[in-house]
This record gives sequence, C-alpha cells and structure tokens, in this order.
Amino acid sequence: SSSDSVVTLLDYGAGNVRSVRNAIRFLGFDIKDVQTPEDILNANRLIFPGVGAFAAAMDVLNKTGMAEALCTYIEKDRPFLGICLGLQLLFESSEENGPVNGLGLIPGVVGRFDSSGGFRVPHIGWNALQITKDSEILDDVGNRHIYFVHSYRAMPSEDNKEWVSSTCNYGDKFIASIRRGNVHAVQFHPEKSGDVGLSILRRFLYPESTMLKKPTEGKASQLAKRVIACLDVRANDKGDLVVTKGDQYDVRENTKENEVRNLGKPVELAGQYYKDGTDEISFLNITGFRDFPLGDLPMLQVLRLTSENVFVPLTVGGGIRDFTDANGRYYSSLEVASEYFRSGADKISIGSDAVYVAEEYLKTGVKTGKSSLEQISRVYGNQAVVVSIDPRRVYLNSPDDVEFKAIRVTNPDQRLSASAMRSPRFTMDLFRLLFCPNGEEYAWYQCTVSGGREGRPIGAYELAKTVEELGAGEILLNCIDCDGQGKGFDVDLIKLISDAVSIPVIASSGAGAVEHFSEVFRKTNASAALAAGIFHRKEVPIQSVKEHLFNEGIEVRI
Ligand code: 1PR
Repeated sequence: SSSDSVVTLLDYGAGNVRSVRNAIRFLGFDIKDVQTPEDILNANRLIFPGVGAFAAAMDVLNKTGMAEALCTYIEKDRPFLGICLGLQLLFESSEENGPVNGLGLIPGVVGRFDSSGGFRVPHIGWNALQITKDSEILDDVGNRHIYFVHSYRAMPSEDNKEWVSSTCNYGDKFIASIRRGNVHAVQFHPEKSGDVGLSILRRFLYPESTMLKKPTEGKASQLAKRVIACLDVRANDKGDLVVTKGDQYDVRENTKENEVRNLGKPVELAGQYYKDGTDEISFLNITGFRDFPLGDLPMLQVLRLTSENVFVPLTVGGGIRDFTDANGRYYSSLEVASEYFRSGADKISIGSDAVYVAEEYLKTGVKTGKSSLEQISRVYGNQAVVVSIDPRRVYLNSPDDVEFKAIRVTNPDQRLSASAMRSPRFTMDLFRLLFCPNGEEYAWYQCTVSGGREGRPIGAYELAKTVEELGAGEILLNCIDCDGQGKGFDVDLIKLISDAVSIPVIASSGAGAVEHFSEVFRKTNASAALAAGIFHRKEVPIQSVKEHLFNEGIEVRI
C-alpha cells in the first residue's frame, strides 16, 4: 500500500534536515512531516534527525507536547530512527549548556568530549564502529568508515548496556548507536556517510525485505584523515556560474581577454567527486565578499541540486556577514548562513568577516555574542562553523620584527614560482621581492580579506586562536603563496596552526602530487587536506590520493 512508502519525519526547524530528506527520497520514500503529537503516534516509521543544541530541542519538544508523544511511541516499540541529537535526546540529561533534562528513556548523561588527550573537539570525520550486538540496520557497515560530527557523546555503562549496539573510539569509547526492538538511534550521520550510510537507512526503511548480510569488508579502525575536493565558484563574465581556480588567487586567464578560468560546472563536478570518493565537498563563492549571496540564487541552487545526489558533507563559504541590500533591507549573517543551511549545506565557512570579528575581539577583549561567528555557532553548533583563513607570507629578518607570531620558513623557494611570474600579479610579487631581499629566514602569515585583495593587521596564528575561542569548529587553512602552485602544502604554516588550536585544521593550497598529502599528514597535525586544481585538471584523481595514503599507512576512507 502507499502508506508503506511513507516515512514520518520529525523536523522542528533547527537546522539542516535537508540532507536527511534527500537521502529518504533518494531511497524511494515519501516524507510526511510531523505537525502535531498525533502525527508521531500515528507514524508507521519515524525518523528524528536532531540538529542544533540539546536545550533548544528539548524546549520545543516539551512545549509542543511532542516529548510525551515520542516517549509513548518509543515505549510501544514502534519503528524509530534517531540521528545525532536524535540519539542524545533519548538519554536522561545533557551537559550541553546544562545540565538539561532529556527524554529519559535511556540511562546516562550526555557529556562533552575531553580534548586534553590530543583528541580534537568537535569529533569531525569518518570513524570506525565496534558493533556490540546485532542491530540489523548496521549489517552492511562491517569495517568501513562512517561520518560523525559532534562535540557531545553518551557513554556506555552497566545501566544502559541493554541498549548499546555499537561504540566508537575517540579518546573515549562512546555510544555510536543504540537498538532495542524496533527502536534505533545513531550518533553518526548515515545521510552523510556515502553508500554505507545509505544502506543503513535502506535497512531501516525496508526491514521486511530479506537482505543478505554482506561479508565484512574495509579496514577502518580509527578516525580517518579526510581528503576534500574544493570548488571555487563564481560567475564568469557572461554571468554563468563556473568552477574556477586561481594561481595565488588570480583566477583570470593570462590572455588578451583576461577571462575567468572555467574548469567546469559546479553541480556536475561535485557529483563526479562524490563518485570518486571525496570525503567532503567545499564550495567557495569567491566573489561573495562583494556580491550578496542571497541575491546569488544560482549558488543556493547549486547547493540544492548537489545535495540531492551527494551524500557526504557539504561546506559552503563566501559572503557570510551582515548585509543591507539596495532596498535598505538588513540581513544578519545568521540569516545568510541559515539560507545556506536550508539549501543543503552542512557547514558554512566564514572568511573576511572572521578577520574583522577577531580584530575587534582582540582590541576590546569583549565577547559581544553578536558577531557572525558567535551567533551562527550558538544556533547551529560549533561543528557547523568553519573559518577560512587566507594568509600571505611576509618575510622578516628576525621574528622580533613584528608583533605577530613569526616562524622560520623551511621552504622559501615557493616565494616566487614560475607560474607566479606569468601572472599579472608578477610586478607586485617582484616589488615585494625587491624590498624583501633573499636571505630572510623568517615570515609571519598576514591574514587577508576580500579574496586576498587586502592585508589586515592580524596573523594567521592570532586569528586561529581567536576564532577557536569565539566558536569556530574547524579551520580551513589556505596559503596564498602556495595556492595553485602544485609544489606542496605550506607545512610550516599548517604545523604552526594545527599545533596551536584543538579544533580540526584542514590543510589547503599547493597540492600537486599524492606525496604532498602524505607529507602534510606526517609532518603536521592536520585532520584533512583539501585540493582543487589537481582534481579539476584531472591530473591526480581522488582515488590515487587515497590509495597512496593507505599504502603509506595513513588511515583513510576507501
Ligand atoms: O571572505 O567570507 O566572502 O569568503 C570568501 C571565500 O572565498 C574564502 O574562503 C576565500 O578563501 C575564498 N576565495 C576568495 N577569493 C579567492 C580566489 O581564489 N580569488 N579562493 C578564493 C580561495 C583557495 C582555496 C583553494 C586552495 C586549493 N581558494 O580554497 O581551493 O588553495 O587550491 P590548489 O589545490 O589548486 O592549490 P568571504
């Protein structure tokens, strides 16, 4: 009957549930949204993808009477799948801005990960499960990686052991999933875990179909290093949205027409990279600093279309800041971010505005709570907020010559590369070189805004530490000097920053060969490495990067 292909979804409107919706539809189901507590009680199958903060979610559930309906539904052993916060809310309470009472169905308290043991918080990325009891929906997981993103977790104990169906190791051995009868909940994100995740959802949605248990495959044992494909997107001179790629941030061809370099269509390329095994996709709207992104409907459309078929995390950046449009209508950065989340982004990335916010905070020492960073991370959680840093090296004779953190640079040959000499910025670089004669051994990393066009009085080190304090959950660390050069990542910079913060750092800029990825993971504490040019130009496929890392003994998702 038709009701067999309908799944009821509890979405209380706190974040990106779009990816769960997309995955359900992809698997051939229609969605009925919960409007009233009765809709919960009448559901054939209920999926609860909790998002946002614990207290805010409990508040809504209590006020609407849905908390009681949920408890009744679950106590009757009706088919249920909770995701992420949808697992945590089943416990007695959470320490997230609390203690705050939960639904109290499972004994235990949800607490924060401890980052003191060198484990970065949030726990972001692809990790392995230890299955502790038959859970049916996890039958295809075997030793394969699945995607987690969270700062809080519940712990297994004597009191809740009848519920726990799998655990995951990340400093602590925490609860990755629970199962009792028809009631399931998972801390990870099946809707963002590629094929493995889709099979988990499929098994929940089609329990009656006798699916054979596949032999265990894969070699997952711990958090994998991520490989990320990045798509710099902007309108070309004809107004079409294209994937472009610069040399040291200059995206125009070195021809008479000086056109914007066009490397393909964003939705198509993202779909291709998903098939090729990218662990995440980043879209950077590189002219967002001057064009208002909500006016930029094509970018929202790119996200919507991509998220229909791509089941790994999507990050989008560009233009996230407060804005007043031509009609005088004011949009907060939170509204801009919300629109990106609604369109399918799992994380947003802030570039220029994060620099201004950090400068202001360092000047005043006051957390106003009103900055883009603070507001967005409060509503959507730290794990949803990436800060993208665009630093440029400034050479020095002595680290004491500046008030910012300076380091000895070990790869100064990257200062002026062959392709930089061909670029229109060559004269600028030459100018810098003339006034920074060879032989300087030190550099500080000056932050820039507006796509590298303007240097600011703050270093990458100072910025990273400040944005971590203000609520960033991850850092995307570019380097203008290395961007598009294919000579390797700036290991000095990436080591400096990844040692300075306890949130994950994504190494970016300069990848030219598979060895550059193993180098950056061996020599720094980066959690992920991102590349653009080599993937767009099909010089090095994502699979080759993964295979190389695997052969080098670095854990990756295969
Ligand atoms: O300032 O909040 O509007 O955000 C703008 C965003 O756009 C920032 O994240 C900024 O990094 C990015 N951006 C702005 N201008 C450019 C440009 O290239 N002209 N692109 C730009 C940044 C750098 C990386 C690139 C890596 C890897 N691109 O994302 O993908 O360097 O490249 P490679 O592997 O080819 O070396 P806001």
